[in-house]
Amino acid sequence: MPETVLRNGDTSNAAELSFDDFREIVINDYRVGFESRQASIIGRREVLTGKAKFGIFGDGKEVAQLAMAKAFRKGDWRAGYYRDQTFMFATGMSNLKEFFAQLYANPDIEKDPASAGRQMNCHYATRYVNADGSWVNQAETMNCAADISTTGGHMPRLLGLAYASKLYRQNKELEYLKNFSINGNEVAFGTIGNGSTSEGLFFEAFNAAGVLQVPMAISIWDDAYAISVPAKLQTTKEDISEILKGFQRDKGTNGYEIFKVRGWDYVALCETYERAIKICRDEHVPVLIHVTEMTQPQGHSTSGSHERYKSKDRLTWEDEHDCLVQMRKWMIQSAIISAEEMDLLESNAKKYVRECQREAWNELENEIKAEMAIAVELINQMSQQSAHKEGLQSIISLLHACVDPGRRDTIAYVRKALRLTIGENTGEREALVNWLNEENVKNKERFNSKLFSDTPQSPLYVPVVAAEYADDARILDGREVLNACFDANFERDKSIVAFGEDVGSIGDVNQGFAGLQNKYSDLRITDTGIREATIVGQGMGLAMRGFRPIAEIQYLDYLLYSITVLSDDLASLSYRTRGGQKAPLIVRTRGHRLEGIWHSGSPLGLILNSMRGIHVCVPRDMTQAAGMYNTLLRGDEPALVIECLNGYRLKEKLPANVGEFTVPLGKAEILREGTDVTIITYGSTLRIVMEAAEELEKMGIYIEVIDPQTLYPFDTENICGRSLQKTNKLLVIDEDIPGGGSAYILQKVIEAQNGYYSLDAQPKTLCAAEHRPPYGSDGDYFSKPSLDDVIETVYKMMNEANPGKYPAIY
Ligand SMILES: Cc1ncc(C[n+]2csc(CCOP(=O)(O)OP(=O)(O)O)c2C)c(N)n1
Ligand SMILES: [Mg+2]
Repeated sequence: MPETVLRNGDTSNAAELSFDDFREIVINDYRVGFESRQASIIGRREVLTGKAKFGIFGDGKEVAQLAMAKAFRKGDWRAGYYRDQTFMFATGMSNLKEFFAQLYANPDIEKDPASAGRQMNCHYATRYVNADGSWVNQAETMNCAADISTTGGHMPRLLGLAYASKLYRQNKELEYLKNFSINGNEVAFGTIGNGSTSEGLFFEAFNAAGVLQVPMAISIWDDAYAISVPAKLQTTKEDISEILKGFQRDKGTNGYEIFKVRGWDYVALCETYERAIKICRDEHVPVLIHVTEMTQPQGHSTSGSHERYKSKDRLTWEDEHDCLVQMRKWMIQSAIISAEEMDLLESNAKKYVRECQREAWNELENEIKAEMAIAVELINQMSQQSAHKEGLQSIISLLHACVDPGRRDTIAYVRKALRLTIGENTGEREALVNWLNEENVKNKERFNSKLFSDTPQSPLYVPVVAAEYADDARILDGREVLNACFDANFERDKSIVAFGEDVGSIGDVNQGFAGLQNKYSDLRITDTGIREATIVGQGMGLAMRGFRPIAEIQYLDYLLYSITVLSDDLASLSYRTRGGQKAPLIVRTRGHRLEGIWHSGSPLGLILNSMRGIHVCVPRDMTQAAGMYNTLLRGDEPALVIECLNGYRLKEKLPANVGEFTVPLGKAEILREGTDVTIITYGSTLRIVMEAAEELEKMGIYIEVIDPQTLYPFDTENICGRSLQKTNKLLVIDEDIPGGGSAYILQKVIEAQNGYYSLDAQPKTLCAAEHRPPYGSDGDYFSKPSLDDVIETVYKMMNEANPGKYPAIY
């Protein structure tokens, strides 16, 4: 297979090249661009003929990407969107075969290393995690953070990728991390469509990079449309670089270098990228390259045609300003290539792309057909002994009749055959069942695996170390226990950084990091602007580049501002690359109850429903939180830790090994044994429940109190389910709305742990009101579960079971 990759070389320094070298480079560039265009054209056809489900392509954006690729070096990063196939081919981070394998959703990571068939086409990623969980040497590879489909959603992560270079350059303690950086010389290249710059995430990340002065190079591919919506409905003055001019750096200010260049002007593009990226790389100044006059020869995607919303004039203009048409014209006019040579190049390229497409298709189809042949044979054998021979033979005919079959066709028909033959216990049927079971295992791996990194480095395998206490252990405020834990970890591991609003100078609003900035420098304990989405993105990008970041969201209520990044990007990272990428980011926040509508949130239902792929830790006090941080900082998976907002000044005993002891994830703890009712609760309500237990005991009621400690994973040892075997009654208490986090817990205990079979009374929940709690102590009392609510709810359960012994209170 000929190589698609660009030759090293630099057209803008053409004066230093011989004309032949220059010629060769330009011709090769054009070939890469032209092959990419063919891939777009064939790709679209494959969708329209039904071989692939959906197609979105980079046609009309080729030439700028050739120029961008020239400026891209080993160690650099890309975080972009679905138009960048030419760049990926030109850098060698992807190729035509992989392009088609992804279009056909091939689940083999060898064939589609970016996503193993999990992502729509043109969603790119390089694999930087080895099978054993170790990192590849990113300083030696070109790197592409995994794309997501949400436009603009990658911008926060881009900021973090760029910020890592700044830390690697400025913090000399990090020089030992040679696999991630060489003196912070790496540029993070971002791409985004003109329409998507309307997103808040774009502006938030843009501003933050200007403040931080990081080597972030944003290219805006401006084709004047976002699907059907034209620039005048997207962008003030219809011109994004015009309105971003205020970000231009001046003498003595921070800011950006801003460039504007036309997307069909090959020479200008090459010059611009060379100049822009040099500034970005050398000086760590963010740059914006606004590439205008781009086109969409085939329209936005396979979902519809652009003739519906573009004027005839616009369509004609697009034909004329097609970047490859312009480049071709310039090459012939400049005698770089003759028209005949060009025709030959193009016809060879067409053939080559077709070949790649066919190979990619056949590779997947042959596997599927081979599996189908086995299934057909097994069904056929089973049919010989079956009372349903005819039905089974017609299933075989249907299988044979499948056009472009998928795995699901085979499996669905096998399952149908097994339903048809219920009760026929032949050896042949058993063989089919066995085959199905084996395929199910393989398909689970293909389609459902790697929600988490799931390697030996997972926090689930971090050794459990118990907290140890000296006889004269100091009793401190909870925040001081945390502070000691962070201090020990910062000392131990130089790659740990923490940042967020008010985290640096004052050491966070509750002083968990107090004094640590002075001790470890503002490169490691850092204040940020008020920008939750990019705080998380900053952490994610850092975590992808070898740091151990703790990104702080000041209050749990503000997590909503970062939920897109957490849900779309961080939580799906391992899954959408099938383990090819990871970002062991810890998001630290505090919540549950304090005062007022936006400082008492406990939206665990929201969190659990939107962030599968992130561990969710709900420590009941700061010592447990410290143990969880100790675990998470030694594992490689992302997690959210929600500390109790009202717990920082409560007294706790300082463990002697405060930076070493670990609290295992998924290990529920029975805090009080009892025989009457099992109560599962977490976070701030635990203290209330423990208090209630005392009063209930005086009433002759013995509750068993369980703290799951982490909601994801949830009680992996079935401690809750086993408790129900003793008490036969279940009450779940939390501070979320009814049907929020408590519904999740019920599903886990009643269904997954088979708790249903132990119950002799209706399972109950006690939650907060459906609205957010009003300000003040009365607001709290009448909105969140109180001591009285807990006691009365438990008592009522006992009253319902035995009214004689427990008459109604009122
Ligand atoms: C957050 C989000 N909103 C909406 C969409 C649907 N969508 C996909 S592409 C697109 C248009 C993007 O236009 P632009 O940014 O100009 O990029 P282009 O496709 O023109 O290159 C839209 C609205 C999306 N994928 N994500
Ligand atoms: Mg656009």
